[in-house]
Amino acid sequence: MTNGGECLIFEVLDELKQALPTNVAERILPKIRPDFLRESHSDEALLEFIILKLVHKVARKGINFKQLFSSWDKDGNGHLDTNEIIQGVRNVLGVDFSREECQLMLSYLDKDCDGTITYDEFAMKISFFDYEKKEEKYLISLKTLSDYLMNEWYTLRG
Ligand SMILES: [Ca+2]
Ligand SMILES: [Ca+2]
Repeated sequence: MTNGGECLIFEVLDELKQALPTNVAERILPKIRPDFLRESHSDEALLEFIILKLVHKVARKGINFKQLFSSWDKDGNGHLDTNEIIQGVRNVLGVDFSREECQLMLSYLDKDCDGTITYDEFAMKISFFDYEKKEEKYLISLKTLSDYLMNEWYTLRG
């Protein structure tokens, strides 16, 4: 934690993921964004955050992207379709993305727009390059985090 009570959001998400029941994590975690993205409606900014969430998990797991791709490609045909990506994000990496985020990532990766992702397309956009430098600016303050959690609490209570 830094002096201003801010934490790296990727670490906060990891902690919450461990602490919360699966169904609660799936609902809450995709909503939590770093302070500087809270009010942003830019797809481009959101996309970098999504990709970094993914890269963070891959780094944590100590696997490479080729291994990740293979484990997502359930039918082994060398292409990832929408379902393989949605399942892979959740089941292999344990990252909670909203449907909107999955769609956004898909269309970003699918360079030739054929609806599936090859390893070349995947590797072109997702890498560890500059990851640590980029990661540093993704901070969430305790205030923002408690706002999200309180909000969810009130929603649950109706
Ligand atoms: Ca496949
Ligand atoms: Ca494609």
